[in-house]
Amino acid sequence: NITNAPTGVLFEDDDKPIEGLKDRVVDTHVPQTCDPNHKIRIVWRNVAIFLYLHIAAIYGGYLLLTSAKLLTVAFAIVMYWAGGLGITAGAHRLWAHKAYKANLPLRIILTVFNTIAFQNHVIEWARDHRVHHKYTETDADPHNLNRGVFFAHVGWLLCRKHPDVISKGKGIDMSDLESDPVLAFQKKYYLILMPITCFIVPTMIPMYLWNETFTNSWFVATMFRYVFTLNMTWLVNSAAHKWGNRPYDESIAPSENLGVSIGAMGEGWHNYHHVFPWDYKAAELGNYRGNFTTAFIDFFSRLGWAYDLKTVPSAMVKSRVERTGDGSHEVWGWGDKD
Ligand code: ST9
Ligand code: ZN
Ligand code: ZN
Repeated sequence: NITNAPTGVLFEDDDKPIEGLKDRVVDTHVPQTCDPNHKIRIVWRNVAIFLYLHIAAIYGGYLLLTSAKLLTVAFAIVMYWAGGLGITAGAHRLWAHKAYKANLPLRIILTVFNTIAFQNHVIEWARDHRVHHKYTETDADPHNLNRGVFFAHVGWLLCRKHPDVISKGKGIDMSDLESDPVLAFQKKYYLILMPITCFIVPTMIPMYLWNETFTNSWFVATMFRYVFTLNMTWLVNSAAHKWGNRPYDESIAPSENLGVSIGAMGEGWHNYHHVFPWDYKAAELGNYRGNFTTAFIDFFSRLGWAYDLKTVPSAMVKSRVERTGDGSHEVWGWGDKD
């Protein structure tokens, strides 16, 4: 039963029952299947690059514990926070979901942060992510969990995309992001800006500011920090689509996962997020349970740099919990306190 019908919502206006989904099989948490005849075409260049990155990151982890200066370790953590926020507060909540608005200075900061994370330029990232929400767990989902946890985690970056991703992606409106001059600039100069912000500057800072060795700079502040941030992000697609409670909709795979939330700066409350993707908190509760990103957005909202923060009325959450949740909402006390 392979269909190309949407399986998820994108924006607030889309929150209507999806036709044909009311008979979803509740037990499997996997409403759609994947095309068994699809031929995988591996991109060996990417396999080689990711293999190098991961071996280098493991060595970086060893150096982090044995020989890097404390300042270098602290710097690597700060770069993980910056790159992470460029993904969570930037590419994800601001740009892919339009969950709040940001003034020009904040959009510039988030674009710099986003480029540090090197997860493709924002317009490409957001297009893949919008297709992921609209066609979750179908062949049009770039990291379709039905193709396995490894595929959802990293495998999707190691092979050509399923044709449905590209054909369905063409139907996604990206004009809002394409008309943003900051994002257009990032896209146009990405192949110059990305190596500078993700690799060159983070390697030079420890060497020139506190005399760190090149080896420690490259493997700890750059390789380890980059690969760690990547894996924390990918866990949202793999672990948080597989393991955890489903208090808001038990018929979908995305789950509430505390461990992923901590590593991914608040992005592991993924059952809530797929049900209400326009909420700027990406979770029911505020600065609670590892949601560093929400604290960041709230801080800029107090400055007036972030505004029009969207949330979901608690009555709407409650009625959804009662209608489609798995019963864990009460057990865990979600919604009781802030
Ligand atoms: C990375 C991204 O890691 C990670 C994203 C994770 C998302 C997580 C979301 C979870 C929620 C948020 C949580 C955040 C938590 C953060 C925590 C932080 C602490 N629609 O791509 P091509 C077109 S990236 C429409 O080459 P192939 C495309 O425009 C890592 N069209 O496809 C092009 O057309 P044209 C670093 C689409 O050949 C044509 O198709 N980056 C779409 O199949 C071909 O495009 C890398 O490693 C679409 N959706 O290759 C790069 N998609 O020619 C990896 C494509 O006309 N990527 N098109 O312009 C690649 O090498 C390739 O994309 C490929 C596929 C091999 C994977
Ligand atoms: Zn998801
Ligand atoms: Zn999302």
